[in-house]
Amino acid sequence: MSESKGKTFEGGLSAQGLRFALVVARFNSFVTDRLLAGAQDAIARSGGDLAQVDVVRIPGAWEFPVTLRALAKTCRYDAIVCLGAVIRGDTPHFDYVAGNAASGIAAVGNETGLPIAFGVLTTNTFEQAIDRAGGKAGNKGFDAAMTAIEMANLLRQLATEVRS
Ligand code: INI
Repeated sequence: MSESKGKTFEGGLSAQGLRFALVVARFNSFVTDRLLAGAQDAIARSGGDLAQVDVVRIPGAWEFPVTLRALAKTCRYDAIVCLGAVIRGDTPHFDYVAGNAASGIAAVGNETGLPIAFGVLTTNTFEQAIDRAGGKAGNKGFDAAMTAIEMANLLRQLATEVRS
């Protein structure tokens, strides 16, 4: 049995007073529009003000990293949510697009310290993507927005409450 004498920090799930950017890829928009609706639903249900939530549309998942870097520089947002769908085709193209998106998104988050939630589907089929965009496997846009809310609250808490 371990007994901790330290504090526990955990981000809350209220979006009140938080500002978000939702970056949405137009490629596979049938899927990404549903991810966007899920993310907006999560923020609204969590007490957020959708007037404080900017939507940034980009051509495809390849464009996430450069867009995120520009948004991070504005210092306007508490967190950003990436919403995209990269679906495997017959060529290796998928690997380049999905790989650059994933590693680039992670790099911007790590470099800037801004919470960036990964709501980018990488699937073998269109059906798998639909299942995860409001179908039988839930809505990963909703889930990513909830993660963004929690992380924005956690980082605020750590910045204000942790004393050495
Ligand atoms: N972009 C996606 O978001 N999803 C995909 O499945 C996809 N495929 O398969 O090609 C895709 N390609 C476009 C890419 O993201 C760029 O927008 C394009 O290469 C221009 O830079």
